Amino acid sequence: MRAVESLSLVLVATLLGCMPGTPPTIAKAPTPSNPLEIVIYNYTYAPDTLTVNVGSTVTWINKDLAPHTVTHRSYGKDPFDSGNLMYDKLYTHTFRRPGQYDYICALHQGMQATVVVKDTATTH
Ligand SMILES: [Cu+2]
Repeated sequence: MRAVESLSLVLVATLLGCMPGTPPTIAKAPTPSNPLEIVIYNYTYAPDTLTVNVGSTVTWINKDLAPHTVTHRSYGKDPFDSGNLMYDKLYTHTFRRPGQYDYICALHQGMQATVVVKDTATTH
């Protein structure tokens, strides 16, 4: 009886451990602490679309136990890549040109988000 119980406990723990996006040590979803911060949590970027003015420095922070990256591949036009961001690590990037910057996590390519950079220099 005891052995069966502890076996099922191990089984449950194993199943939980395999589920992506449920890190056991973080109780609730963290939220960005300022308008230029993007939190990586539960295999998503929050907010998934951020609009900033040109010249803004955006900060990403990884709140997952899994490593993630912030990777924008534009083949010559302002690419950026954080490399592997471990838990609680920051990455910052300054956007010097207006445009739409789609980025992904190079490790989990289903993770996608966008930074939209507005041109404040031109008046319409
Ligand atoms: Cu990732």
